[in-house]
Amino acid sequence: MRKLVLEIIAATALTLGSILASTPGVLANDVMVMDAFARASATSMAKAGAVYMTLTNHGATPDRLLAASTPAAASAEVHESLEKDGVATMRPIESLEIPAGGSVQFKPGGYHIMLMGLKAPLKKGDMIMLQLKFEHAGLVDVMANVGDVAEGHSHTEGSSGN
Ligand SMILES: [Cu+2]
Repeated sequence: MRKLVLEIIAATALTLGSILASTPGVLANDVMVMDAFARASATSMAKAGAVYMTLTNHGATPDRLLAASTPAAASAEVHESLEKDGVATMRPIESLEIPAGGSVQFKPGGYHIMLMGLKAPLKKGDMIMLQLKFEHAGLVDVMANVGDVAEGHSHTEGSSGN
């Protein structure tokens, strides 16, 4: 028994060793994603949704969020919500800088990951998988909890079917 345990430990150490050895100079996990959540769809006809989170860059160089994708929707884009003359609008963002040592918060009325062509309405309590692509950190997998339905006007533009 004891020998088996030792063998397992040795095998684990070997695996960890090879993972560490293959890590390039810049750690891929410089960018941390926290508190990812989505709004539940208001109706069963909803085709759009939004994911919010906080991105923190622990690295010494700025990074950029370039793209997002999810199996839950046909496409996902980085969007910014703006209020212009009292009207809520939003626009896609080519790339979003996460400053070195800084963080960017995605929240209702601000940055969000826009999900378009939802394969199924988002239900409270569900988890959706999201993959973010960063210039330096590469691909980062995110799990977002689906929370309550959005209230009021926070995210209605471009999804009048909601
Ligand atoms: Cu949007």
